[in-house]
Amino acid sequence: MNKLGGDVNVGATVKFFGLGVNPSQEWPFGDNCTARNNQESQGAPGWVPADGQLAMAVSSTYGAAVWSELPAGQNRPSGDIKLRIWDGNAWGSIIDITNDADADMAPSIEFDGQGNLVIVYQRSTEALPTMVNELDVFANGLELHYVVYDPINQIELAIGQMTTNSNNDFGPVIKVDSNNNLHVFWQRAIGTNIFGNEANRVSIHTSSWDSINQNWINEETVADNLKFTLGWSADSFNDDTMLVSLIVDTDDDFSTNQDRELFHIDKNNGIWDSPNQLTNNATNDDAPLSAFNSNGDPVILWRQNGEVLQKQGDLSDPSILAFTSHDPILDDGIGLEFGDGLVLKSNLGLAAFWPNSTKIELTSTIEQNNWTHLGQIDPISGAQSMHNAKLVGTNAVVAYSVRTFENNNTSLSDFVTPMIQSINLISDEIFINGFESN
Ligand SMILES: [Ca+2]
Ligand SMILES: [Ca+2]
Ligand SMILES: [Ca+2]
Ligand SMILES: [Ca+2]
Repeated sequence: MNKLGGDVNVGATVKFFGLGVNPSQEWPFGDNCTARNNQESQGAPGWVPADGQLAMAVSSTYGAAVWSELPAGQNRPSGDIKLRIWDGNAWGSIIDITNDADADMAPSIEFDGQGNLVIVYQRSTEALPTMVNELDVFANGLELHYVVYDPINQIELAIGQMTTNSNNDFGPVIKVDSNNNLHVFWQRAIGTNIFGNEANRVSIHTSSWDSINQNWINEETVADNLKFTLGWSADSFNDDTMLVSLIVDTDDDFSTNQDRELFHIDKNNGIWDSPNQLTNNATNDDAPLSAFNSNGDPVILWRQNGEVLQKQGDLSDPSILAFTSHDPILDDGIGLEFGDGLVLKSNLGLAAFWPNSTKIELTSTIEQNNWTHLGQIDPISGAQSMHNAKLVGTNAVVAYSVRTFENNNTSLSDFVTPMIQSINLISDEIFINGFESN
């Protein structure tokens, strides 16, 4: 990431500003937050710009895609939030969630317990920065906002603002707990010091969704006083039991990676513990995925030297190897993209989905105690990104997107296409049922 003109190659999973797996962006607010206006230039099916920020949600019958894009005639880092709903058969028309000259970006989306869509995004009403020295004021103007949308009747039910302060609130991620309640996690920084340093610490926060009264309640600080944080992954089992796994570059030198270490922050019995360090070695630790199994035991999967390690249950137990690349001849191990995956919990076991260049990989403990590579989702040639998954019976309804090759496979298209597929997890090989969109 080029931060304030300094060239910092982070090389770790960073969710800040929704930048996703590869944070080596040229502009901390713009490049992946907003893109050129794609609807004008592409038309359908180019309805999501390739460098827009896409998030997706699925339920047993509905799906949704929400993204940011640069409005026509405006300059970065301006942005607007767009929504499109999948009714099980077809995508509906594009809905404007925002439509103004202020910067709206980094949306996250989920279905709540009432079946409504909840979208959280970051918005700054400060003047759009055109100079580096204007970035901090703009960043400190970022607040989290939310919208509630009824996908059946196609109406906006509520709109509101979640944070009000003079710091940078960014990177919201909504997680669904085992009671079908929503919790959002996000980070707060001073200006553009998004990783945190000695003088400018960062913090992680969470808030829970009241689906009846349609507002956010019980804002809590997960951890504060953090520094050198490269990224984190959160999950919630219920209101009282949550987990954040965190990667810290302990020497604050992003050009070295062996000193990157895994920490976890637990909420047990309603109380957040302080961060606990889980690794301390001379090996690169990164790309953590936080989850809970169906018993409510915490699960962390993370990458170490191209392999995925696991901690489950008592996180102070020694880590064990979960799985390696299923095809080590063709690749050099599991890549950094692992951190853009997710772990789906069920009474059947755990299933991990993650993007691997042109495929979505699926490895699971379904019907077995050991992680087994179940297969790949690879319906269309092109780069694929993982966005969400829900268990419906013994099927995983998976939301991902595809950026196809074009020009005789010499380049990737300027837009991505959201996809929703239902995959039977109890099968010798991945079997794709209906519910497919393209
Ligand atoms: Ca806007
Ligand atoms: Ca703020
Ligand atoms: Ca380092
Ligand atoms: Ca390490």
